Amino acid sequence: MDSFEQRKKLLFDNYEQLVSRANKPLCGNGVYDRFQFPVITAAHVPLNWRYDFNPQTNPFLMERIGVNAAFNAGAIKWQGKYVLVVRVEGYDRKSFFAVAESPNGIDNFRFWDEPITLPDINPEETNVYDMRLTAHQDGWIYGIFCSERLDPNAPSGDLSSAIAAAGVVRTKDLKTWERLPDIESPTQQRNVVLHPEFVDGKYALYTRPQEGFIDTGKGGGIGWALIEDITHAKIESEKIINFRAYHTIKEVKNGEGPHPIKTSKGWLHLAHGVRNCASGLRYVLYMYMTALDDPTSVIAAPGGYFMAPEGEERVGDVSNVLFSNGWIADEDGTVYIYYASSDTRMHVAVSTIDKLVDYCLNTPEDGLRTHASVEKIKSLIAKNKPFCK
Ligand code: M1P
Repeated sequence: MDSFEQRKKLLFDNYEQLVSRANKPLCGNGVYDRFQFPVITAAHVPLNWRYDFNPQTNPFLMERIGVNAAFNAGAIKWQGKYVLVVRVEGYDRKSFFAVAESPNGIDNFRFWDEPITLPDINPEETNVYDMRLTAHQDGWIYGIFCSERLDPNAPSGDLSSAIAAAGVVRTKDLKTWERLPDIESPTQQRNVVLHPEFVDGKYALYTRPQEGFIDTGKGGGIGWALIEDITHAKIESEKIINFRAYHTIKEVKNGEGPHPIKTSKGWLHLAHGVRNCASGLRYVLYMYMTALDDPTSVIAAPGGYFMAPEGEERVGDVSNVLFSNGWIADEDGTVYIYYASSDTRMHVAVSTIDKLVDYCLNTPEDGLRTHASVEKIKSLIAKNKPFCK
């Protein structure tokens, strides 16, 4: 075998080993279990998307198109498979969407043959990312994502200021995607999520109004807006349902994760909260619950974070970040929480609806002051007296 064929075999053998390796749960905190390995990384992206395997045109068998990261995936159970719509980012910094599926939700994720071809409706659109998937009551599966472009009003020479808008696609088969107009909004928007049910006969969106591309400005928070016509969605009025707060894990900004899960006790929400520190922005995941009959009314707000970056999760392209825009609730109540670490790779943590509801309803709220935190611990110690002699 010449060296081209040897190298090709090695590439495919290593790839096969990676994508088919079994993933094992790690001992968790009782609320969820993390898993030993990430479920998707840049190295899971198929080799024929990256290498030219023609020995005539690529005699050194070089990688021709590099993939930098695979993260921030939307999730859906589809035809019995656990399906992620992954944000794949090339060495060129552009992100695109690609579908990967697993038979069990925890390992053996394989990408479909080709990335998603998103209808190209705006030549100014430079980048797309972070799709949230919603199988809506109306029968369509929607994907809402961030559509980014250079700020046309940026001062000359400023090539960083950008504008974020919410792009919308819908599909019936995850293969053909119909692009709808971007959501019209008086402010920039990122982290927009479609609620799965009609509310008062209207489509309902979780929003995240922001004054700038990075900074949410004076407002921010997770908003709520009702939309008459999803094919020409316009945010006319927006109310904040989940606020930022001083000296909490969501002091700087927050954003809805995937669409909430309906339970008999209320809607379970997963979100991210951001604070600033000497090492930069720190992104963690948190949960809250809203009333079954009113998804805008918060009925439980467990204090602090639900998950924060740990170990290797802490390091990556944008370090100290956990971000989630996908989870799957199975018929038996198992919940697969797909989260990305440090804008680099995808992981799964597994819990159940009962555990997540218990977590939300029984974790004390953030008392917003040190004094309150100490009192909470003292009352737990007192409650434990008969059990911990
Ligand atoms: O880099 C961390 C995250 O930053 C943004 O999230 P947010 O809009 O809440 O600040 C997004 O660009 C997200 O993709 C990224 O993971």
